[in-house]
Amino acid sequence: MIDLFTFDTPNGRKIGVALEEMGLPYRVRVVDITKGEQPAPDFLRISPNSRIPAIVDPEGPGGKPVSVFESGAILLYLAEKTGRFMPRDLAGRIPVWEWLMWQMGGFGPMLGQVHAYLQVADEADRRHPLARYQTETHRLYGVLDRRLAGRDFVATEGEPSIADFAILGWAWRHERHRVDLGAYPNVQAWYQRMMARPGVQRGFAVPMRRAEAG
Ligand SMILES: N[C@@H](CCC(=O)N[C@@H](CS)C(=O)NCC(=O)O)C(=O)O
Repeated sequence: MIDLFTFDTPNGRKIGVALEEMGLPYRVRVVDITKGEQPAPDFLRISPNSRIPAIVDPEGPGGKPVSVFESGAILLYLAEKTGRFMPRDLAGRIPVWEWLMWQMGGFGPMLGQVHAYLQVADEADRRHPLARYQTETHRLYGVLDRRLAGRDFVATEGEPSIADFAILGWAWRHERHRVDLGAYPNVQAWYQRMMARPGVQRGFAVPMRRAEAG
């Protein structure tokens, strides 16, 4: 069984969604980033960047255990392992790589900065960075909206790919970065399509926080 080191965040959720969609058995190992649990030596051995998510697969290449950190690398590994949600032909794989990297490099880091600066109380401190990251966030939603015109999925036909799971993890937090999906109708339709999938619903429902005592 795969151990998923995670928390209830966009990058954590995208792996839960992928594992559910792939039907792989896994166990959630909560790393509570609100309590600073990432630097624990055992976790750093698995995730040297001290961030969630990370996985340990006891049945990795050659039947040997393997750990993987960075959510994009984890998605690629799981797609390789299962042969699911990644086209087999090179021409089909290229757009999946492109849109996965687009998410990892932009549609995540930029949105996360909006989350961070919205928490800064001092208006003078946050005005310029918040405006910058919000502008970039809207630009990225616009890019995604144009890509999804006339398409069901971001990089594939007929079935989603790991790129959809990656992007969905962040779109799931659209209210938190204050984006009205109604302004991006193709994104909104895609979001509803993805959220209607039973595997996706399970991926967002699985507990990724510890129940608070008392
Ligand atoms: N590029 C990394 C980013 C991982 C990341 O930033 N994870 C956040 C939660 S979404 C985290 O662990 N934050 C804890 C911290 O900042 O110390 C990935 O996609 O896996």
